[in-house]
Amino acid sequence: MKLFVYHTPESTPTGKAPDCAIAVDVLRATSTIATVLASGGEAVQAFSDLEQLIEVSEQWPPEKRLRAGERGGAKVAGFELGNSPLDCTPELVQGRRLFISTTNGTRALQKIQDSTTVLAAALINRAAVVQYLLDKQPETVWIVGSGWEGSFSLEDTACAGAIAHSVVEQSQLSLEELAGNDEVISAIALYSHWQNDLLGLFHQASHGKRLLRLECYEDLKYCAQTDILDVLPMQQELGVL
Ligand code: 3SL
Repeated sequence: MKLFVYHTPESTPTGKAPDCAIAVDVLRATSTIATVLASGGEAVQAFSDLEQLIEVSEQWPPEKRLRAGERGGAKVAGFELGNSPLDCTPELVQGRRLFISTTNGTRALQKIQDSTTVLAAALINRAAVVQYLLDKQPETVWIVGSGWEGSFSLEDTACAGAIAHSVVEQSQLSLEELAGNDEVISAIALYSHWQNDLLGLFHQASHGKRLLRLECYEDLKYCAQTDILDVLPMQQELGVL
């Protein structure tokens, strides 16, 4: 297995897709996706375009769907949900499909959607993703951070590092054998430095600060937890996890 970390969708190579690609948007899209599926949601369908989301979701019975939309951290008007994982309770999401569009996370998913296997990872479901990699041993794995509008984000790279760190610890592979690019090593270093205070890292991160201004402290606290959900969001058909 060779791991590659890309900080943003924009820095991810185009062309030949890998065996396995993992989208990461810790704050908050992939944390929300993992939470919806762990709470009994039927599936999550991701869109980068809001118009397209509305058009496709209208073909579903209203009692079987939920629409979640976020732009700039705030909920999109007219949608039932924004992008807070804490809103995705079993009572609300059980048996329903979540149609979601967010600023960066759904774009990261779209960027890797042609890979043989597409996963969504956050800190809260890191162990499930690592277990999948250890069991299946895909030859090439890309971990793609969502960043913020094309720029690096601390929390996504820390999560990429959390995944890579755990794979190194649990596999027979050395870091040298595993790392496909330098970004893997720097992601592990970032995670190792902050692993006991991931909430503290979020407070330093520009998107963490943006969400704090929007009074989303509880979301940050929730998303900073590691390995609390045993759920593996995997693409079943194009754009549907
Ligand atoms: O950019 C995204 O995709 C989001 O997850 C941003 S937010 O956390 O909902 O503000």
